[in-house]
Amino acid sequence: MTRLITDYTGKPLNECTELELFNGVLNLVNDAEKEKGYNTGKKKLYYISAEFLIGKLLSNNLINLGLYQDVKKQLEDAGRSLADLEEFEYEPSLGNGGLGRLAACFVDSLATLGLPADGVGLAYHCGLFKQNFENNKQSETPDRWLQWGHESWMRSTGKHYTVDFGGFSLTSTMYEIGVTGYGSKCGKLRLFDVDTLDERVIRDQISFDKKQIAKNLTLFLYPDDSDEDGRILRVYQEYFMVANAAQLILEEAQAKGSNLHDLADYAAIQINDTHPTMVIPELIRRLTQKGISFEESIEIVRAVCGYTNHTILAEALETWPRAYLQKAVPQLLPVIEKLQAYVAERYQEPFVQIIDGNDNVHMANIDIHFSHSVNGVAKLHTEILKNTELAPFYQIYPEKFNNKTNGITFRRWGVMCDPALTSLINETIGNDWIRHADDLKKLEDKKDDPDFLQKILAVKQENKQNFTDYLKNYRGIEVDPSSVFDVQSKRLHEYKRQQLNLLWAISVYNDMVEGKFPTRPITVFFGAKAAPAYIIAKDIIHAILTFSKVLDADPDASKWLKVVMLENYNVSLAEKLIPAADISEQISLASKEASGTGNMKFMLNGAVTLGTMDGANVEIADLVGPDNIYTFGQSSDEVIAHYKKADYVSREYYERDPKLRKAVDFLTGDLMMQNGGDPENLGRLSHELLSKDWFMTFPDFEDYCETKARMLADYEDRESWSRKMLMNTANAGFFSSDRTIAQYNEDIWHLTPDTDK
Ligand code: 8GP
Repeated sequence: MTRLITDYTGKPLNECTELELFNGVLNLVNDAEKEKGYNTGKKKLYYISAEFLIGKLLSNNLINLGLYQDVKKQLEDAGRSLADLEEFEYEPSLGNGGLGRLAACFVDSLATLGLPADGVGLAYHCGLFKQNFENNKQSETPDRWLQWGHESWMRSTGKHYTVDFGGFSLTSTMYEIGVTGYGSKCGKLRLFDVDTLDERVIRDQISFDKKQIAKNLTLFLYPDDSDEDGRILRVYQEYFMVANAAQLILEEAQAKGSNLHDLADYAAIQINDTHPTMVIPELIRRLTQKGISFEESIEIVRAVCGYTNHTILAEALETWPRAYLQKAVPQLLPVIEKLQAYVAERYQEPFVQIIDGNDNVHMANIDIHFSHSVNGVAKLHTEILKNTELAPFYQIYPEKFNNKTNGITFRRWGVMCDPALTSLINETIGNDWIRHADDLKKLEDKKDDPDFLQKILAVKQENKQNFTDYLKNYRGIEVDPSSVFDVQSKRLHEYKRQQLNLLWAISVYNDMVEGKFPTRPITVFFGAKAAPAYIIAKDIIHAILTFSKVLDADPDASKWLKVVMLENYNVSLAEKLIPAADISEQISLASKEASGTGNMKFMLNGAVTLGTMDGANVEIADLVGPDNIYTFGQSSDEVIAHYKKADYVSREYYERDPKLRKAVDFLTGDLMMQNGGDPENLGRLSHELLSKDWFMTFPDFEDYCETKARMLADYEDRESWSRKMLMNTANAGFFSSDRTIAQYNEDIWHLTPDTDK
């Protein structure tokens, strides 16, 4: 039965405002979701995460519910367009980057696979800040996503819990956002908010009164942690999230008949990085309150919990001073101290203690001792955890460690964002790949078919043209769609090495000044937000923006090289940019990128990777073979050895390599200063590179430049390049999050799929 949008708008579609139309379609989707129903079963997974970077939902939900074509047609028949509604929709940016987007892909796959599961997190009123560029610098404004008439994606359940903190208690409300599965029943995201929130504590842009916990608790995703108040606020947020989660989990399990001794038959909890760690002591506290012994409570909780590690960067592994916990959650501290005593009784090694000699509580250590599973997110990352970063734990618990290479949902990152490629694939191999991603392998049969290879190139050109039009119409930026689209889009971090790409671009410019021009124009796109308190990251953004002005001001050079730093890179922009990319830059320092998931999105959309042997790039290289990827740089073993020996001196490279020296000197040279460069920012960046370069940009510079030159030369053989594109798409199936989730379920959660559709 066709659902009519007019039943929801109450008036003809051509008379509706954009908001009325949007809400009409949204309510139609909500009804269709309820009619499909939700995956249920005795045992349920609670995927607890401080971030769910879900992105816009309208088209995604229409696709998953099988309503896309029908709704599109109803709108078209009334002279309206779904594309306009997509633009109108406001993106919920409830996450920072990789970890948050992964959680969003996972809830999609959980629903699709019929697994009974909730995503559990916080209902931030302001998501990740909006990035603005002014005077070649990043500034930040709040992202008030809830004020756009889109509240209805997030429905109040009318359910409340009480959460106790040191000296006061707060009442929560549980909200839900439906998670549509593809051809399956649905799941839910359950997000908790505090009833006393008051946005008036915002002072100026993203700064606010951090002390008024009752008023600010769920105001911002990841409030600024550059001062103590900001850090304690995180503890409050994290405890609020897990205290609600624990009550929900115990209540639901008991309602299904659990006597709590058998909790693991009713609930699995996945702890997404260390932010939800306090769920462990909180559950133990609640179980002991119900009369279960401390020892048994530990065993129950261990059987329920699994922990995923997403990074080896030391600064990202949370430790909280005991004093913070004493202040925010005094009821939890005795439990944590008992857990420390439990560990100390069994293991003497200082590295594995929960509370260290300086009274810092190591959250990951709680997770590892008191979960039954510890996983990394790509093969190499898991090996580094086992052999280096967490080696003392691996010696104690070899059986706990396992790898779950990340994945992405092919519904959003294939079907939704790349309709042209989707049509071509569907007419070639049918559409089973959307659910059974390994089917894409069948495309390999076409690798020597010149007509098909032409079609792939035509799809890419169409996507590049679409992105070019979008940039012109919505952002006033002009690019040349026949140039090579070379893309690096991800959070800005020194280890991801946007600065390496910038130094390369500067070298290309230096060559042009000497009369050496590229074969074909190149457009280098960057999309990246820097954490507001991360000074060097902001300096790198400043350097990129300033260099892009240098190019624009030079009429000869700008015909050949353009650098575009895209403002406010988010999920919606990624959906437009990735299908248009020719080159996927994945150039982190080997050993530092746990996995990467952008690399998988680009691959699926037929971009060819230029990357280090890091994270999931290693697995991409294995799958596509050496002809279809360009790798360069030091290996992770070499990098780890350098760190160990502390023998890297960046200045030696600078002095040895004239090309590198010229590029580095350029950063603080006249042209940069004449084009809005700030000597303070650029001086600091240059000094950082010359005196430290902690992420070893210089040793990889020469290899990077040579490899990129080879890649650009190969690009000119269009048929052979198209074959590389095909081989990337055809071998992307492994990176479907459906595969990842199936493996988590098989090895860790053991849920029974709800097959009763
Ligand atoms: C990211 C990793 O950096 C990335 O390699 C990986 O693909 C992704 O997680 C998903 O596994 N890590 C984070 O986003 C992260 O650690 N975020 C915390 C600081 C919030």
